[in-house]
Amino acid sequence: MRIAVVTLFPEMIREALAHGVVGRAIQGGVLKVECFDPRAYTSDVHRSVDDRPFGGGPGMVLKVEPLRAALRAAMNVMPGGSRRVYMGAAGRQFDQGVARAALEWPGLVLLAGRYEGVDQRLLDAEIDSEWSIGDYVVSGGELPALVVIDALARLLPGTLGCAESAGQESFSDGLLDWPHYTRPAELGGVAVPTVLTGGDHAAISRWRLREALGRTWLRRPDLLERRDMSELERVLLEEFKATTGKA
Ligand code: 9D3
Repeated sequence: MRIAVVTLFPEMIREALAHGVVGRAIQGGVLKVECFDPRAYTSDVHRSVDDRPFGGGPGMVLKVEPLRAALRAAMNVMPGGSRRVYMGAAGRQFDQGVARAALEWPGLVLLAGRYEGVDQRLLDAEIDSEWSIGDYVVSGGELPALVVIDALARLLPGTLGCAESAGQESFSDGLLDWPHYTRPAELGGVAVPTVLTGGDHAAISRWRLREALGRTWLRRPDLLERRDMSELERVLLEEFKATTGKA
């Protein structure tokens, strides 16, 4: 997959992408990420990328011309049909469904803003969609762009080891995780659930699915409302409710 990021802080993007799962995806050629700095596309002596807002008020607004030149330079190296997405707090909330849909695109150009935002005329003329990463305020679009890149990279075939394989539909998709344990099997008098040390792999799978369903029911009932539950899932959730006493 090809991703371009239009950003005033290209080092922030490059440094973050050098590590872990995403770093390996880039090293292995499964993912290519390029940065385009609007400051490199300025023509005035001060290399200015921002200016004061019409109408007054605090903060600065990113100017049209450097952003437009950087976006077009990015689109020129990207495959035809690539989409241009502005990372903005007023956008559609990015989630796993948006990530899966974006995997089908030939390429993705992410625009990360700074200061109070971007001149609206640039967004109207040069942007296909706007994504937010959630209802909280961060200082610019770079961290949100990195969140998007990380979520996409994990879905690319060859990024995760076969032990993980996020690409395949798993029984736990759309559910919260089950609890995890490692050695020692007993710690300060607190033992690991006995099913996990018993070696019955079918029982372990049932236990994990039951715990995932139960936690999701307790903490994120909205996720279960959207879910088309199988008969096994209904049975396991009823078992969970019967053992917690919270039904
Ligand atoms: C407190 C300032 N806000 C006044 C109404 C506007 C504002 C300007 C710039 C809010 C956030 C930002 C910078 N944020 C992003 O660029 C951003 C973001 C976010 O803050 N939250 C969630 N998703 C995103 S995507 C880009």
